[in-house]
Amino acid sequence: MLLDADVVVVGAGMCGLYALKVLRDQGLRVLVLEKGSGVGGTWFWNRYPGARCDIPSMEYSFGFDPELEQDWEWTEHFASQPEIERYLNHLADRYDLRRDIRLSTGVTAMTFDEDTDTWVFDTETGEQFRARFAVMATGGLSAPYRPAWPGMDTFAGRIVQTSLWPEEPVELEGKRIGIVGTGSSGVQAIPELAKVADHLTVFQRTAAFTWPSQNQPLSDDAQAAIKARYRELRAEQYASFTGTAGTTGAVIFAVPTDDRRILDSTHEERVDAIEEHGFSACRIWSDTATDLDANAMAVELFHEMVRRTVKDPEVADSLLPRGYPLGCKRPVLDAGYFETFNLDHVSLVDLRKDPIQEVTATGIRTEHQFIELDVLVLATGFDAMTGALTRIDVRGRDGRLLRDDWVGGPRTYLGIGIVGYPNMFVCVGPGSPGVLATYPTQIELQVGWISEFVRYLVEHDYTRVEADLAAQDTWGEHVNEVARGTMFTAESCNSWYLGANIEGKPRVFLPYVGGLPNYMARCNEVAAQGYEGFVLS
Ligand code: N01
Repeated sequence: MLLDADVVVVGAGMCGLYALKVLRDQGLRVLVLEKGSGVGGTWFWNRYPGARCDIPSMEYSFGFDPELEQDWEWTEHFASQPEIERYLNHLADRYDLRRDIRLSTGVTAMTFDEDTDTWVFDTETGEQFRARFAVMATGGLSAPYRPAWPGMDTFAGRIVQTSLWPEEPVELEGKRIGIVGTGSSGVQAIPELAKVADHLTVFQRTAAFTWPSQNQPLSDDAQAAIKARYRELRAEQYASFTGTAGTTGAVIFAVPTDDRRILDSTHEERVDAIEEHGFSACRIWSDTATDLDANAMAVELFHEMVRRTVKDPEVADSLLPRGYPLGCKRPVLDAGYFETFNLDHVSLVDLRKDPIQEVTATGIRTEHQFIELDVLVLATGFDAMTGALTRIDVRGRDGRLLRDDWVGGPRTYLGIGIVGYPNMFVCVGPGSPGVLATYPTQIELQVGWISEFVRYLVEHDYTRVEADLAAQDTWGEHVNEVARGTMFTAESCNSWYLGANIEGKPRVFLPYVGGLPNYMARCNEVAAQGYEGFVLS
């Protein structure tokens, strides 16, 4: 039987690029199939104005090659999308990865051939590929969600989605722009769109907790100081809960170190906290992550900062995040977000009070008004962590379909293996830290683990590996157990971590919240026990 590769990696984002490098270094034949016309994954698709990472760039980068670390120059504390896309392209060139990457070759279906223990990949180009192993580097936030309001097809202007932003420039200068969505993408795009729009209308359903990023150019001295201790820094990252060592000046990363409880605080202490920490005053207390009353008090401090920043009291009131606890959703970092609402040509439509009814040829009609638009920007998020996998027809053993198997929520062993889907490894999947830990750091560890597993299988002549049902169930229970009692799973929390943004998606907490070191310790234990919980044949 002719194989096109030993391993097919689906996706050429950070995970796919690294998987290609390490698996090829092991002497395996690797083929990467990528939907986009360029490499970079998230950093290829999300090229909207203002797109920027919110992890310090010196940390949001790979540590496997000390020479690469020393050679690459970052220009800002938090790198912009173009800079990260350049970095990932540099990796593709530096390690000669492109010769094994097929661009514009999205995988539409995958079928496990039980007679030969191989996977067959169908692609949108009509080509078919066969390999022994599949590595799903499909990303955690890569399946865009697009709402469907009545009349959307009739809009005569341009509709652009932040997560599918075109490579050619979008005409925005002097336009009447509307943007729907105030998560990380919307909050980043809004101040930038305001700089060029004739008028910007922000359609907001849920107000965001967002903090000033305090981004700034990275001085040569600061960069040299970090480069001088890069090994130490990486060790700190690998040992950190979120894969982040905190090389930034942003107060948001200052985790409370003492036992400062907001429930025991005086009014004066809370006022002092606002004076000293501004928007981050709500983040310095030790009891807000576990106590809803403490959390509500902290939210008050955030509200106070919004009221102080936004001049129009009615607009400020609409911008106050309400109805869900602080820390239940992914924190957002911004650059002048709230201040943008003080500009005369920026207006806010509070969709809770004035919902969208329809899109027409010339704009958006809400219950109480009609807003004329030339451009409509959708910053409406993703079918997170599972969408990229369930949108592919993944057919495993006995003809089962992954989309059907996961109808009640995803089930994985260590986020990597799935019962019924032999020889398939998921990268940063549901049940792994995934979106909760810095990607390059986590990818090095997790893909490193997967590649060692593949080495073991090849060396021992195993042709089939599959997660065991009991092991998968036990892991699933553990993932749920550690999330229980945290703000992530509070009853009032409706986040994409829980799939709550997608109609019909079961409410299941998707990532593993036990921290990267605990996760890797368990993975390494499994490996040390001869890959306990996997059935090898
Ligand atoms: O998506 P989101 P995102 N009508 O789901 C609204 C990462 N990221 O792309 O909350 C009206 O957070 C929705 O409203 P609601 C990061 O992990 C990182 O912004 O559902 N509104 C919400 O306001 C982040 O968490 C970076 O009520 C609708 C928004 O759209 C993740 O990606 C930058 C609607 C979606 O927010 C996702 O962020 C960007 C509807 N029908 C992204 N449907 C950085 O590193 C949805 N919304 C900085």
